[in-house]
Amino acid sequence: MNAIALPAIEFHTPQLIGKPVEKLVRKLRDVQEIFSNRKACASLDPETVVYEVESWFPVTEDTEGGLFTGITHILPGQVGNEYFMTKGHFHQIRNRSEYYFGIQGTGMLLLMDEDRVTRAEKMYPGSIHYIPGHTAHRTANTGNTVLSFGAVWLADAGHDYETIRQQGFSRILINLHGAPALVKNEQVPE
Ligand code: S6P
Ligand code: ZN
Repeated sequence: MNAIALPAIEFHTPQLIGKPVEKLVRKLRDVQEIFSNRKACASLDPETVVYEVESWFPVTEDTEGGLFTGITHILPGQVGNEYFMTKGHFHQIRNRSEYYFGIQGTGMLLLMDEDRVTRAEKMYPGSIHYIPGHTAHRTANTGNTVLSFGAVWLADAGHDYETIRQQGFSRILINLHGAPALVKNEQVPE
């Protein structure tokens, strides 16, 4: 008779549980350069947690056809009028797509194509987001509670943070009179 086992990892809203879940914590000091208002950033505690990522890598990174999964939790908060958000990235292999799905809280997914055209999709519990290849993606928490969302991406996708570090997104998401607004990023070329 074949053995029947529990899965290695379980999904308990809103966390990945089990071994070997890998946890990454991004504090303000790690991501300060992503925010437009450096002065506002400097006035906040650099030890403030901005977001955490729990990931499961069941295969190695070079496995063509393999899949990874993870949950990101973005804390509520702002740097100046800009919401707490992730660094954002293109995939190293540009054509690699990804799924995001909202679990708790509310936010926005920023999607920027290679022509630097940026759009945003609302995230909420139950929302599903298809991130096409060749598209940089960044998420922001626009609510007063933790935003948690799941992700599934191809194991060999890789992450290109450098392009975003150098060129930024063409639009930033700010709190304008109490509501999220996608506005031109004045610090980068169009
Ligand atoms: C991986 C996927 C997510 C992000 C996470 C943090 O491809 O898109 O797991 O890694 O949301 O964002 P970032 O931009 O700091 O990696
Ligand atoms: Zn990604």
